[in-house]
Amino acid sequence: RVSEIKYYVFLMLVLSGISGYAQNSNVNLTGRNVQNLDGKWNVIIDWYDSGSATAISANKKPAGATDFTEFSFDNSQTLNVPGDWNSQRAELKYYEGTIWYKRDFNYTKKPGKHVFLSFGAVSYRSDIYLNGQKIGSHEGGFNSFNFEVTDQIKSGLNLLVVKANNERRADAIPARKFDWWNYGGITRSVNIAETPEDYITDYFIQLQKGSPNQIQGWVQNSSRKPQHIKLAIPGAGIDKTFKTDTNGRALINLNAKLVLWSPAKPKLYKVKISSSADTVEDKIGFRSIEVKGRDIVLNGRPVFLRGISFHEEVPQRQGRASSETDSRMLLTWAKELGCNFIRLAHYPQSEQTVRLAEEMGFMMWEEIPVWQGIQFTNPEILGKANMMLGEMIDRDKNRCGIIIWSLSNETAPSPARNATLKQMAADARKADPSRLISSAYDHFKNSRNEIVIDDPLSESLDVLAVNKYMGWYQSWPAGPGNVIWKSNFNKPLIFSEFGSEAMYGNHGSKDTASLWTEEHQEQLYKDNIEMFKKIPFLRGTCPWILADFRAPGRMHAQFQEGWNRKGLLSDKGFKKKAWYVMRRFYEQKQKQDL
Ligand code: GCB
Repeated sequence: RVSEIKYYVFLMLVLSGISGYAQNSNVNLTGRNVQNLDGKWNVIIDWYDSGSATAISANKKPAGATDFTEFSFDNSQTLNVPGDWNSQRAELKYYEGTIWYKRDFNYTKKPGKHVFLSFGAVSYRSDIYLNGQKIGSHEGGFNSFNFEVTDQIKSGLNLLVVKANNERRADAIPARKFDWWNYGGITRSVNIAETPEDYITDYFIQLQKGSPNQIQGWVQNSSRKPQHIKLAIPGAGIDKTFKTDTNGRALINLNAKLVLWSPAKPKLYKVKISSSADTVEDKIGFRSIEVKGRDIVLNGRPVFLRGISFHEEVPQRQGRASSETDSRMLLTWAKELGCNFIRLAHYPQSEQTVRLAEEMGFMMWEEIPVWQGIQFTNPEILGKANMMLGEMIDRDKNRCGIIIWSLSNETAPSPARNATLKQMAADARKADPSRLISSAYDHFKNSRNEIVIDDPLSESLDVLAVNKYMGWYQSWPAGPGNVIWKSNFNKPLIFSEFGSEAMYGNHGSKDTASLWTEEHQEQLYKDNIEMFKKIPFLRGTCPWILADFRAPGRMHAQFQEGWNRKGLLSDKGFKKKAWYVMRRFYEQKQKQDL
């Protein structure tokens, strides 16, 4: 009995990656037998959060004509999954609270199979019930999670109920205030996945940091029974066997002759991993990424990151991007701008966006929503942030397109913040030694026309990243060509944010350029680029932002009306004048790179 308990504790720790959260096992769905549960789900809008979990999760019905049940899924409204609720019903546009979702589904139990219920994302908190039994809870609106339901699922009709709640709270991540729409609901796909009794729980297969030919990683098996794990990459002539240790883990270390993935040639290999009872397949790319002095080096060559940021939002629809078509639209815009790099702002975006971006040849920065105003003095914050970081790394660690994990955005230096982020940087490195770590910050030492990067967090980072809105939130202390950036750290810098707001179609002559005009934004981009040219350690730029986005705090009556207008594209996807300035800059940069 004791050894069984020990085994399960061990298994839970293994499954939970670095997060230490037992419920969140990591079962790669790619190449597995999955049953998709997307579509129309019944919903109960619980405005005052007064519904009884016991009754609702059991889909309780009136006992007879004289019994009454106020909350019922019978004849209820429906919402599409995946999808935010705000854009699906007018009365939910600003809704922050609880909605109960229900889906019935048929299932045939198979002997000797583990069954997992997997969620791409639920914003922000969720409680999951299967056949009236609580399966687990999850916090965080942008990470995937799953629960084993082998014992709760049954043959025949199953009742799945999800309580989703997107109230903003001070102790959440992000906290109470953030500059994007607080979309709620089951925003990404839901699946049931099956594995054999003894199965491959996870794997990490990437090139060792800085190496063009040394594949390094591991394959984790669910059981500790020693066995052989086969790794086949037919396109590279690899067919090798590795032995699991007493923890069920096989360490992978092999030399390979590979066509390296790059934005110009985003080569992905078919990879097949088999244990004695299980097989998983994936498409994996190999590239080396490292920092050398003040350079970011991809496959042995210094690169300039021609970046752009976007939110996971389709502005034309005023809703969360939720389909592959949505991801493709955003990424195609980025391609047209001349980018080779995406900053996925400000949270892990969907797996389909990440996979598609990789296929299309984008390097990526992925971050967790540790965004301003976080309660760093709250002892629970490190655990929550690390859970999110762990879940992000768990899901995307085999995506070579991701080159940077970012820990936070615009957090003010303080002993609690510095210690928390330092610890997170160390934990991220431990979980994934192959990538670069960054964090976007906005606190500097300013004196006249000199700006000095001195944030102590920089010690823990590979790449320095600054958000600085010269000419918008800060007036120019000197002509753009005379602003001097200095850094106390011998590391590469990227401008992770800069820009200004302009309303598409609002024009002013260049001489009388005023705020909110396309001409003002155009000039501001030209000025910033002039400044960039004078920063010797600048290795990338990421304008804020690809397209105008919904933000409830942006209420300028004439120009914003709930939109942040810093897009290079309008809310309808029209190009503002600044778009062309940025595209020209990237064309030049690309030529220099070749
Ligand atoms: C920032 C934030 C970003 C905002 C942007 C703005 O510094 O990182 O989330 O949307 O500025 O528009 O002010």
